Amino acid sequence: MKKRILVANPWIYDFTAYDLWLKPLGLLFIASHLKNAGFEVELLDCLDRSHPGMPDASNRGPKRLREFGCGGYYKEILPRPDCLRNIPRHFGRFGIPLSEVKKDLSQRKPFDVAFITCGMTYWYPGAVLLKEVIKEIWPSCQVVLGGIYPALCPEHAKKWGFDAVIASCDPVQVLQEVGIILESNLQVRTAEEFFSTSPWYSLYKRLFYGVIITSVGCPFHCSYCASRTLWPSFLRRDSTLVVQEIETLYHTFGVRDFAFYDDALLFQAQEGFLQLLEEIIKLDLPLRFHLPNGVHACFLEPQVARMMYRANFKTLRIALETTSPEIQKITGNKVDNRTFESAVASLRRVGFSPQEIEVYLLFGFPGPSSEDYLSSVEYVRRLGLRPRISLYSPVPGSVDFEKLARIYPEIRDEPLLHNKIAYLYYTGQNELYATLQKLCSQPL
Ligand code: B12
Ligand code: SF4
Repeated sequence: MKKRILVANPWIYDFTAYDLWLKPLGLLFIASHLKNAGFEVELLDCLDRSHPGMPDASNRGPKRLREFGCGGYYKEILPRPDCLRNIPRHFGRFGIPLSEVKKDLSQRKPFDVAFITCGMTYWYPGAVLLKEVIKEIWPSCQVVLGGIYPALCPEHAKKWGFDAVIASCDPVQVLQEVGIILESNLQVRTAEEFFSTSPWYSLYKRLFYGVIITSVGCPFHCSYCASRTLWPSFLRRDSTLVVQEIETLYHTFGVRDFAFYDDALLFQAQEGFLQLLEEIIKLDLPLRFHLPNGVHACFLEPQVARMMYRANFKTLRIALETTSPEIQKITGNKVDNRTFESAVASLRRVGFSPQEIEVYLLFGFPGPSSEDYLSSVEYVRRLGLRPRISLYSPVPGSVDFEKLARIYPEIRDEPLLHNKIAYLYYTGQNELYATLQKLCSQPL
């Protein structure tokens, strides 16, 4: 008899969390391969806002984002872990209450194997708790951990007593190890084959939005980012398949909002993104598109901007990070101010309003002075655009992490310190951040 498998997305443990088009995409791809191999698969997503056990959130977030399918999570406030005791913010568990998760699982038939994902290194307490809940209900169920946390912190992830930890993002390796656990050949020889199936969205009963990925990897190697460690080479998915995913989600779930998860969505747009947009426009459906990750200014050419406007992109974020030319160069050379201005001009020319163009500035990373931050914010505002300050957090597998670990060696041993809010207070940069936020919120 084929094994019964649970795929599970655990709670978020954090100071803040918001459903900004957040779905466990890698896990849904794996689920799809398991289904194709004939396994009986069920999903538990502790962050599913449409789950019957999910109470209303106290903070539902801005109306504009709610209209695009986003929303707040229910939060249960918890005592702060010891290493975060001096951070003056409420810490908690976001998602379906623990008692409701236990109730849900106890009503299901036993599983032979549970695959738990973990999307951020510092969210690991959720994965550990979920393993314990599963073991309490079905002691003989094998519980396997995968995702970004074990890929970036393998040693830390191995100490919690999971039956297996798969510490890689490489899809071929991941499915090989999964196959060994399930005593089954999952028949994936290349990363292209892994991505030639679609994430198994029908595991959800209801969807407020869809997340899509057209490529993995990035041609740049910024000092604050782990993209290259996780995905050493660039791979593009077939755009026809991506369009089919969009169409299916629209017809089966009535999904109208789609967010892209790519690291480098616009890279070599002629060979991928532009074809995709052409096919999307041909669909002639009432869809909206969102870019929660900032896109590269250097690839935002006039034709790309024009097609994005026609396809109905609603959330546009360009990654500028800083306006200091020296820091732009030493952190990875992905943008300079002239390139940024010409990307903005392309967007404005085709009809995007200044309110629709958000600009990511990175705060708290090694390098900039307070003057650099202030002048970056002022520069963006002078262009009539709204800066959006993204808080830096040290990411293992990045160049900056190694530098910082010499000053704060504890970040090697405790992923909770990778949390952006923890890091902000830990390094005493919270006051400067508050000043910048105030400046950003002043009328333009
Ligand atoms: C999409 C994305 C987001 C989305 C969704 C996040 C999510 N976790 O799903 C959004 C926009 C919300 C987001 C936000 C942020 N993000 Co982000 N994000 C990404 C991104 C670009 C892609 C993730 C992804 O879905 N990849 C595609 C899928 C297919 O891959 P995958 O899920 O990893 O799955 C593969 C494997 O992991 C494995 N797998 C997955 N699950 C499981 C389970 C089992 C059992 C097994 C066996 C295997 C397995 O199988 C898949 C195939 O190999 C990554 C960068 C990257 N290249 O990974 C950064 C990344 C995860 N983000 C990062 C950061 C820093 C952030 C922010 C803090 C940025 C900020 N300053 O605000 C915020 C955090 C928000 C918060 N509340 O704290 C860091 C990680 C930080 C960390 N300490 O873990 C990354 C790595 C980028 C970086 N800077 O280096 N992010
Ligand atoms: S920050 Fe962006 S451009 Fe830089 S390496 Fe990461 S994904 Fe690529």
